[in-house]
Amino acid sequence: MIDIHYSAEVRAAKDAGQPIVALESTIITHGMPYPQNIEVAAQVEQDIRDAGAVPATMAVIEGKLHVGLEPEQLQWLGQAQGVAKISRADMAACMSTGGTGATTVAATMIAAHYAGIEVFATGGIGGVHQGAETTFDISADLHELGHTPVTVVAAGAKAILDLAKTLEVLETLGVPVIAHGQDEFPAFWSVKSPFAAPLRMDSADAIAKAHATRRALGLPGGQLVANPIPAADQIPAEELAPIIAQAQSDADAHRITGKAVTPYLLQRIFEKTNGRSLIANIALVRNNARLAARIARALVQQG
Ligand code: PSU
Ligand code: MN
Repeated sequence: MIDIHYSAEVRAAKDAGQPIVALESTIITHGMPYPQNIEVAAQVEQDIRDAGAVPATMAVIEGKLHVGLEPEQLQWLGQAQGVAKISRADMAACMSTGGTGATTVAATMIAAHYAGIEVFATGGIGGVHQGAETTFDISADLHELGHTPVTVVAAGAKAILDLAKTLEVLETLGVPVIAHGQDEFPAFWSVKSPFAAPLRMDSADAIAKAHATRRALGLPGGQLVANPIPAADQIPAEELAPIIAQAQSDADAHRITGKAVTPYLLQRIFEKTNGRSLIANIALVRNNARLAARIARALVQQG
């Protein structure tokens, strides 16, 4: 038995059967610069409350799995040095050795499922990196979506990835990829990518029903809800393309590999867009949090 530490708010919501939305913490520790990371983390939690659900930010602190962080823990995590980035491969080791780590999409899904939470909001999932045919850099997030029954709301996959290959792998793993309110798969900072999403749904209710139907069928694995960034906040794909290409070639030149790739690329793009990428990132995460709250509410209402 794992000794889970619930925040007071999540514990009360569980007892009352209220809708809960899981949130990851790698976006706080490795995805956004301080101090915006802390402001965004608190804001996204509030967005979920305002939409009628309860936020559960996940992290491992000194070996203990936390489902929901108290406000001061969230503040602390956003400034702490040397916090690990934990995915499926390192989660148990981090806990068993008393370590402290922020959860990626994969680790957050594991924690959410363990705690009985079925809906999770993030920015963008990890995926197949450009050049994966030589580096084999494919995020464990994709496999987790194939294994663990949590609906993940993201703004598609980050445009730093190879979106065509990411969609192919998701199909291979049997993951429903559902675009919300449009036909195209969104590209994180941009509303649209050149790729059609395999599925489209236009309401939280429909997405919740699809989730419940998979559960009734006993299917392992989750759904990816691809929710486009609000149009007013997007950075057009053609504007971003040369910046992403430059960031990728910088990463190659500096031989950045493994877990360091995604944080490095996000930081370079932040610098090269003079912070605009972060403003868009914040807008899309908040938009995903609001949709996830509606899906979680629909799931509770449907019973
Ligand atoms: N979404 C964001 N910013 C992030 C991430 C997602 O808007 O920093 C993180 C997530 O935690 C995701 C991770 O799981 O990046 C993917 O890392 P990798 O490519 O190493 O699997
Ligand atoms: Mn990787």
